[in-house]
Amino acid sequence: MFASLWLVHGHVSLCAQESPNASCPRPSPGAAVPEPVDLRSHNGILKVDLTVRNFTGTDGTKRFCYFDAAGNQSPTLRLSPGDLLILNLKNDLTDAPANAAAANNTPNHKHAAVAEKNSDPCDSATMSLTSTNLHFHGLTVPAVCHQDDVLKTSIQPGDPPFQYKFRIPEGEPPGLYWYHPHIHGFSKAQVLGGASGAMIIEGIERANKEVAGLPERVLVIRDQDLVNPNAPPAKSEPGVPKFLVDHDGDAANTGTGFGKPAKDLSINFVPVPYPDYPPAAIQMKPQERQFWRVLNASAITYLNLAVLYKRAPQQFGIVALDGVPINSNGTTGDFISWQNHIGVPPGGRVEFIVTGPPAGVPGLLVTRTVDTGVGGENDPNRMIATITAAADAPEPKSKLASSPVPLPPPAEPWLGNVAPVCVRKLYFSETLLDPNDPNSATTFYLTVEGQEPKVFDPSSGVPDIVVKQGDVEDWIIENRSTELHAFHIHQLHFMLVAWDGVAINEPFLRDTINVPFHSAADLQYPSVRLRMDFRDPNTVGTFVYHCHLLEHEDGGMMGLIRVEAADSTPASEKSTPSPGTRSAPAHSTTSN
Ligand SMILES: [Cu+2]
Repeated sequence: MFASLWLVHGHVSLCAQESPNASCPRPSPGAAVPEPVDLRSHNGILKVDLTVRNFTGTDGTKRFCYFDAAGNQSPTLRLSPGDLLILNLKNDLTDAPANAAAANNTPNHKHAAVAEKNSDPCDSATMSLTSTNLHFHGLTVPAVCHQDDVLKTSIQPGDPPFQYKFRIPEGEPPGLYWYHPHIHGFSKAQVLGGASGAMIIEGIERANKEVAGLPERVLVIRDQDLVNPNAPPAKSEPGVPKFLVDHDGDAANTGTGFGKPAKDLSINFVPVPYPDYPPAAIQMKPQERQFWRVLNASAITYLNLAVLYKRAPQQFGIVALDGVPINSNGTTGDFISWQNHIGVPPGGRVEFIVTGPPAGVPGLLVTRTVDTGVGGENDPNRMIATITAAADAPEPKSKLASSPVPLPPPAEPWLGNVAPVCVRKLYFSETLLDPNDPNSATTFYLTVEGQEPKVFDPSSGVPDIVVKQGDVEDWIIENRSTELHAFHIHQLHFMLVAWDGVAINEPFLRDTINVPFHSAADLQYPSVRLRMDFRDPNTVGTFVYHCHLLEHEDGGMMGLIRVEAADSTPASEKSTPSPGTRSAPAHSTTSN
């Protein structure tokens, strides 16, 4: 009953004491997977009012949620290249999130948080659990205030609504992007609580006509603290030796595929809690082809997605990764990569064609275990949703255009055909406060080789790397720790060109990539080599690269890069408006 209320609460008035806006309501385990509400641009403009709130459930779960003006949670923002986004963000966070009744008795907490605010949200030094801002993950928009700056932009409770306003670049690839808070030191708490939403740049059927006319489904997989942290594993599971705790205080990798996970998962907010993982429910018409757009909005959990029918892995057709169609290199036609599983790191996206099961055949969406290393979290095998064939299954609300006009060819040569002007090496590393105590506090670093490892300092302002707009560079990212890290850089995409020193042929782009962990037996540190694309004028500015496991990012595993304008004027000395968009003619992306 609760689940059905959640599905329709944007259209009915709720008289219950727990108003949806106060409590960040969530569906019950086992509920049908609801679709996020779509907010679409009209006449080239999408205007959205979002409020971020937090709430502690009676089960102790700490929730953070975005509501639009109609009360919809985490709406999907849909825009086309060239469209203008105007997003007003209101911060209603409190530092004593409690249930609605208790909150009424604790006005002083909110007051205390308000008192901290002192200045311009564009130049705020306040970064606290009740501060917030937005990062538009994957978009090549300028890293300036009111657009995609996360270094200084910080909105406090009590501030008036803060306006984000920018144009989607004309050349932005069509695909799945997302929005989430990026307050240094507090990203994990807010994202783990559910503060995230999908963003779709329309037109993927223009890039690959194999998806034209398909019904599309947006699936946001989030993680959250365990609802039943003290429960023993299900009896059906093989026993695992014992539960250890990793460097971050999460359930450590058992290396078996079983045992207590570090975090619970949810799919479009339907929780799938440990230990029994009651799956959420997806219905499809028998053998219907659909286009699934899956976002791993987890704070720390790796996914390894598979679709099983009668327990047998099925092929699904990957069309895009990290918001970019995999045929964007211009040479592979309507290429689709058919796989029976796909790893998705925190922050990553995968978009694929799936064919529904025949009538009477039970289907499952699962994540297979991910070996995160001896220092990593436990990401065991678990169910996410059942897939049931039903002739009367409701159609997804959205369908891709059936007669699309093909996208124009890209303005720039394919990244894989551009020679890098230089090679840099960076490395992930960790140190223990007490080297003799594996459970002592860990410090996290992301260091440019040759520099001294240091924890990211948001007040420093001194870039670790300076590059020139127009250039293409190769970055080798090494992992000198015993757990996985997910490398992400703002404002641009890159191409994987080598894995552990061996050239590989992956002619497509990503913005987040897994970097394999180090084992004692390795002769060299594991690494990825990435071709980094600084050609777009929108990359001019100062922004960050970091591990997308948010407890690592919050702990300092982040670095600062300055992209200087091609005319050699240091970007820091240039004033807004922004340097324009990816393709000529440039739109002016005004800030206010
Ligand atoms: Cu990490």
